[in-house]
Amino acid sequence: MLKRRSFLQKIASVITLAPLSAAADQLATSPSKPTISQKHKNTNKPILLTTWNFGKIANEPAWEVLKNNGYALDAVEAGINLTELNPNERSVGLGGRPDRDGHVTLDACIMDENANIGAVLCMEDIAIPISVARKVMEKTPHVMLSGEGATQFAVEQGFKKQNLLVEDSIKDWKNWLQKSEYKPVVNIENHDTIGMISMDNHGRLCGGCSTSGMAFKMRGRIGDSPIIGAGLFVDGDVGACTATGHGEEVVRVVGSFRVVEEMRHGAHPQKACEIAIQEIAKKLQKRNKNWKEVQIGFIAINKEGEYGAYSLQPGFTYAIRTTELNEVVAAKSLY
Ligand code: SD4
Repeated sequence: MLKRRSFLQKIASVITLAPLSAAADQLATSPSKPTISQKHKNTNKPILLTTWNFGKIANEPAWEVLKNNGYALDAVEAGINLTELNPNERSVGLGGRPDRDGHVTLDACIMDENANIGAVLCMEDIAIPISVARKVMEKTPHVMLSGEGATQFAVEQGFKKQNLLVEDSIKDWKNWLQKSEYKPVVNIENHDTIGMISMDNHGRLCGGCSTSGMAFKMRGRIGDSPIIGAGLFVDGDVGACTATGHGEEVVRVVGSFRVVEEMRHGAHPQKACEIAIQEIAKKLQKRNKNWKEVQIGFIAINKEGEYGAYSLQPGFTYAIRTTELNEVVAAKSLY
């Protein structure tokens, strides 16, 4: 009897020790600790990539944070806020073009190096949706809030309600109503989402994306920009990607996730963006869609601080900021 008990005790100790020691072994060789920090010793950081020409101005407040050893998430929020609050940027935040019924509805999402996420969808009357998305991430058990609920939450958090529809947007909308027959449009002209991805001095990868979406869209329409995986994706051990352009096509291939997955499997950020754009082109072809009616651009960085960008059509630009670089670059395109 005693023998049996001691045998059982021995077995029990092996059973309980086994997973513990396996876990300990795993910790010792954890790919996300020693391996990564050694592998990325000479990384290019901090680094900041932002969609479109306005990215160069948006990069300024973000760079202030990064160069002072700050957090990539704070950098991204500061940079995007600047664009959101500029009434002359007509596709983001205050001054964004309305939907076909005249409502400015905003989409945004944010993601940090530990897969914390927050998003607001189709939110009205609050000029800085990226900051509301961050509050969703930090102050709620949820990851997305939409419509009136998002505005209500924002107000509870102390955000100011304001009319986002500026005079110029009203003019554009009225012009559009005259010609459009109220048909929802697929346009490649009235866009310019801000997507910003960054790695700070500590190697933390974060990103954000904010937009008023396609101009004169149907009421309630949501594109890729607030959808984690589509408009933005970050894996703190791999890289980050954000998208701009025709959101429906980005959602279809879960574009930003796709780019990060390609990087996870070893692709350079440039190659990863190219693969995702080719995939989108293939899907357009399959559905007999005219690629000329679609523009999409991706920007990506990896954990080494390498970067890349690619678009379906010419015309997509992005702004890069590193210790050596501060410029707007025209991305290569498929067509
Ligand atoms: C959307 N992707 O709502 C956004 C629009 C955009 O550059 O990016 N425009 O589909």
